[in-house]
Amino acid sequence: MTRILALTVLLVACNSSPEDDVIDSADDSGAAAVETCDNGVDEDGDSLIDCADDDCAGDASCAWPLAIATDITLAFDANALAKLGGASDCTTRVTSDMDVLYPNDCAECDRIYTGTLAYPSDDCPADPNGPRPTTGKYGVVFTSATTWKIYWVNQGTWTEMGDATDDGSTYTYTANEPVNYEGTEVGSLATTAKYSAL
Ligand SMILES: [Ca+2]
Ligand SMILES: [Ca+2]
Repeated sequence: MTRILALTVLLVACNSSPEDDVIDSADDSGAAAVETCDNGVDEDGDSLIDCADDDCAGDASCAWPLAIATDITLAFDANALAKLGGASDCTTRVTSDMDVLYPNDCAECDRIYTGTLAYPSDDCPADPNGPRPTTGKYGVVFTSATTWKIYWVNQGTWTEMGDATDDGSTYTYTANEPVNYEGTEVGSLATTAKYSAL
């Protein structure tokens, strides 16, 4: 009897394939790996990440863009510029094609994006605080089909910028805000920011 049991154990061991081992180990942990569709990680090991993985077909997050184009115009008024070393109204336009960035370090945001900034037109004086930034980073909350809430990094902290509303193919944010210098309001800045899926 002992020899028969030993032979049975040996046959079972020989019939165990690598696939069985994978299934067994998954069973041992309680569940097989499931692809999460918005984190930039290939959880189930099929080399397909997030929306590229068939497991994410139909997932809501895959309806969101993986890349966006930004086109932002900053228009300063002359009063503000006189105090900052400039003499007349001026406009800086800054654009960027941005890709989704992982990990998402903006707790409020559905996604964050980053990209290299370009300045297709810029007739404003140099910033006394340093050169123009070369990299941009934005966060987005997909509030509804027609509204994105935009976040940006202000002095190291993610800060809500405001709502960008769909005007057909582009989400647009506009604002006209005071410019303060050394605690005094010296003028205003009109911002028009456009975001669209790539
Ligand atoms: Ca994933
Ligand atoms: Ca995968």
